[in-house]
Amino acid sequence: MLIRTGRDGHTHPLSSEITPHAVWQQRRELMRLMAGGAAGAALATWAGRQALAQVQRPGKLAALPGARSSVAGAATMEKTTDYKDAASYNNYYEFGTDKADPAKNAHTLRTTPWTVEVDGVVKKPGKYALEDLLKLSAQEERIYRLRCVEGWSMVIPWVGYSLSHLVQRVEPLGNAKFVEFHTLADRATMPGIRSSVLDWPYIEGLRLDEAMHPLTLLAYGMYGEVLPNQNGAPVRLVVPWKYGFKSAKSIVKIRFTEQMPKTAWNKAAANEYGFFSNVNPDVDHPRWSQATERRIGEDGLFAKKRKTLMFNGYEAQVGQLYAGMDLKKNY
Ligand SMILES: Nc1nc2c(c(=O)[nH]1)N[C@H]1C(S)=C(S)[C@@H](COP(=O)(O)O)O[C@H]1N2
Ligand SMILES: [Mo]
Repeated sequence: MLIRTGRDGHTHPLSSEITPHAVWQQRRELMRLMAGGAAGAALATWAGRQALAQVQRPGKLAALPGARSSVAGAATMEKTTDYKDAASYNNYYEFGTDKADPAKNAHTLRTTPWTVEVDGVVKKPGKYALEDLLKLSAQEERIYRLRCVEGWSMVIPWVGYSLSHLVQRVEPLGNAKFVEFHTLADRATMPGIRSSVLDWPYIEGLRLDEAMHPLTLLAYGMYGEVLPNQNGAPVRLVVPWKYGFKSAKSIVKIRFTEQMPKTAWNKAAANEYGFFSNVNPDVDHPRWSQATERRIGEDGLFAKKRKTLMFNGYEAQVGQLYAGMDLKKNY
């Protein structure tokens, strides 16, 4: 049985043990009961996701053993999110806006060959083959929380290395103040690009000091395997103290700039999504509170919401980056 829509619009199955057939019946029943309503659509999402989760884990992913990171504060002691949840409940609008869409649709993404172009105010611009970029530093496993602005969070063992290693290698010039991340926008393989929900390509950005912070991870794996497409293969960012949308997936260009980047979500709704987007329980999104969150996989009828932590729990590591800044203005 499926229950309840939270204020964040998410719904929660009581049991994860249901069979696909039961899911199908349940879905029909719910759709009949809630015909047309937004709640009905949200419930259908969960049901679809459950069905997918039965068959999903792709055995073909190459193993990526990584030594546990030595980056201070990188690991959390919290239970990691189940792989099937992390790989089937996603935001990746290039493959659709429903949480179940990326896992269903992202198989069309072609991740080899892959090049990342480096340009802007940088000493060593160029097109870099992904294989070469990945060799720039030893890979590490880092367990990070990632919190979506919509109110859900996960704990994921990512595999990658600090983006700072790459930045140092390409040598930004003295006037570089920001880094822009452009992600793939390919009409032929990404059905979501037909929608005008965002201005494509999906662009994200960081201040140079944020990009250089050791916690900022260039990730190319999770759970000891290469990234599934829906999680941003072949290479993405993970910026654990910022809302999830700052963690750009399937990066094709890294540009160093003097001006603050115009990011996809900021362009879409500037009053809702600021450039910084640091996780902050005291600064609400204009349409909902940011004070609490739900951990994916923990949710059920009686699951308590967790209190969201300042900078998503990474305040000791990153608080200094924002010393003296008004975080209500710089949201
Ligand atoms: N290119 C691209 N990157 C993206 C998104 C997107 O729609 N397109 N969604 C973002 C959002 S809103 C979140 S919460 C995270 C989700 O990452 P996950 O699916 O691995 O949990 O990816 C971010 N990166
Ligand atoms: Mo998100």
